[in-house]
Amino acid sequence: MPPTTPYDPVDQTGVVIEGLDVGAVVADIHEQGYRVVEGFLDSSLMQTIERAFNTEVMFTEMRAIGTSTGRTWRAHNLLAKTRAADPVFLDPRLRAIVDGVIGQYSQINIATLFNTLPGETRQALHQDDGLWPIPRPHPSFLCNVIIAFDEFTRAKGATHVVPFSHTWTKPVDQSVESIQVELEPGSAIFWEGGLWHGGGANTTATSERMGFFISHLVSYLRPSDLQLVSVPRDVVREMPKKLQRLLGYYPFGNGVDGRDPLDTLYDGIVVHPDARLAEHWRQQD
Ligand SMILES: O=C(O)CCC(=O)C(=O)O
Ligand SMILES: [Fe+2]
Repeated sequence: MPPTTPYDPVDQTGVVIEGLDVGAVVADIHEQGYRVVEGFLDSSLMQTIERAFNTEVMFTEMRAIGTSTGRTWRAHNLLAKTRAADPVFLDPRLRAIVDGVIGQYSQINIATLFNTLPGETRQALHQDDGLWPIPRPHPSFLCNVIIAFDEFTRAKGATHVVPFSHTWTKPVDQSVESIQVELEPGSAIFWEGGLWHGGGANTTATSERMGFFISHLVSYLRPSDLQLVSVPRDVVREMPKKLQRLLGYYPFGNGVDGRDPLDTLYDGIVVHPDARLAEHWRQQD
């Protein structure tokens, strides 16, 4: 057995949080590459978040970026735009699942609303961790989730997944067999970054398929959506410490002039060199 490092996935065997057997969820994600958690968001939090998405984010921000069809609308960079979803990022069940899949030092890679509109075609099967040119097989470094805000039916384009494909080292043929994972509003599908998957076609005439997508990446890789740049520092300053860490304010290497990057939010970047020198990175939460 190789020695363990602080970056290894956390063993969540037997861990139950708020009635959810996190150990079993994590084991399924490691084994089959994905796992549905039913009733992940309760309806009152979902309503609060939906209201905020509709007022603060969606009407001004939803647009077709990142797709060629123009029939999937997305609102990116949610952490800069609303505080309503903060409880989701800090949810102890979500945190424990991510810790179990990619380790306790993770950062938010992407936080986006996906609205798949009628007429959208099927997305190509892909691996979300393909953005990082790391040879396979490799340890899990990306853990993603979509929380359904509308019903995810096959007709509306429920996500296609190829079970167990997260450990495959060769690209799949696009005609490989996949299953569509249907979700009730409030339910979530978690997957490991190597899983071959893709959004389905929305063949309905009028039904939208709104999902809340959160991607987590190990803290030592460069995220797809640069949270450190994307969320203004005065917004970050008001956040709970754990969320600040999750935006990438992690101690690493030389930190910022020997200091914890978090302290620079309050002290400024260039200060007297003795200011709040980080004692030891490992003691950081
Ligand atoms: O919308 C979906 O179901 C999946 C979308 C997706 O996988 C992506 O955009 O990377
Ligand atoms: Fe994807």
